[in-house]
Amino acid sequence: MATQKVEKSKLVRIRSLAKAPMDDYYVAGHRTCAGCGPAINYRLVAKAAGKDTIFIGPTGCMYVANTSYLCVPWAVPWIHAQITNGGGIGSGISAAYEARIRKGKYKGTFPNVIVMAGDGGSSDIGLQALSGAMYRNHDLLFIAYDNEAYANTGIQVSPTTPYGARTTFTPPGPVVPEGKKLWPKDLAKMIVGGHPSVAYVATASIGYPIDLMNKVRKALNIEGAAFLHIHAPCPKGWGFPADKTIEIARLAVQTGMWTMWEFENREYKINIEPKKLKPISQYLETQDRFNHLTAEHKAKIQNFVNLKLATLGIKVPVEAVTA
Ligand SMILES: Cc1ncc(C[n+]2csc(CCOP(=O)(O)OP(=O)(O)O)c2C)c(N)n1
Ligand code: SF4
Ligand SMILES: [Mg+2]
Repeated sequence: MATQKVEKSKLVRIRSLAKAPMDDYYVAGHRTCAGCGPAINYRLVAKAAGKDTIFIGPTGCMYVANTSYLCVPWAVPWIHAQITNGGGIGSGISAAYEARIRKGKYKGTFPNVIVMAGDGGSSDIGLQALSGAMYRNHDLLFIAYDNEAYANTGIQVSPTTPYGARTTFTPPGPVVPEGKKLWPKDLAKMIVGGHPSVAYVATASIGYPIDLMNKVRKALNIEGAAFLHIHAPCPKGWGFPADKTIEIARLAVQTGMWTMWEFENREYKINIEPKKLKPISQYLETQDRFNHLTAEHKAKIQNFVNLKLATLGIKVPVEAVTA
């Protein structure tokens, strides 16, 4: 645990990046769908973290579609965790390095310990282990890559699936015309609100790769637990063409459907404040999962986004409110 201070030299001792490093530690050899947002996320995170990294992969697309017999895309150590316990395995690996260094049994550098969990493996079925790791303040980075569904088992609804999205468990029909009826959990805010030891929490998007990589580096430089919530569109689950992933990721930020902030020194900092927010309907129209929504449903979503932005101090332009 981070409270048991030991001498350790962390690798990254972070410098911020102006462009992506050339070296890759998440390479070819996986079988994710073309245009997979979570795979793009993995590549960016691995670039930013570098070679002295251990990834923990709870079950999900980023485990199952990445691994086949004798073939994996990681050029660094990687270990599978049960979908429920990414935080537990990460805690154990971090604590083991702490103990071995303290006892003089390990002379190397303290590695970057990164849990790469899906939204299911973090906001829902893996929440307890995530919360435990944050509460005990283990020296690790927990990343929730958010494709807004339990994608690997067939695009089932998760707590971060947006209101109104069609999933295989929320099919729109005469009784429930909007599809998903519940509003999404805000996982990053839950980590901030309930885990006072955690020094760094941020949201990021694969649509803004340099911002994402710098947040990874900042988080790895923290002594203790850090958390990143990364938006990662899923072409298969959301119903859009494979070459539109980055465009859709940016549109999420430009419409306020995804917000970008850091929580550091117990204060929020908004990183990307869209100069002129676009109406959320522009984002919804790009994806089949929303193509059943009525104007009334869209107005409800716009109102939800406006309120969410207002709590971050972002003023929503009149054109977006009335669209
Ligand atoms: C205890 C348990 N319940 C259910 C499953 C089945 N399962 C495997 S992957 C998966 C989806 C994971 O969703 P998420 O964490 O969001 O990752 P994604 O597949 O979207 O990348 C589920 C439900 C399991 N492996 N273990
Ligand atoms: S279903 Fe989505 S998250 Fe899974 S491999 Fe395909 S694009 Fe990636
Ligand atoms: Mg998911």
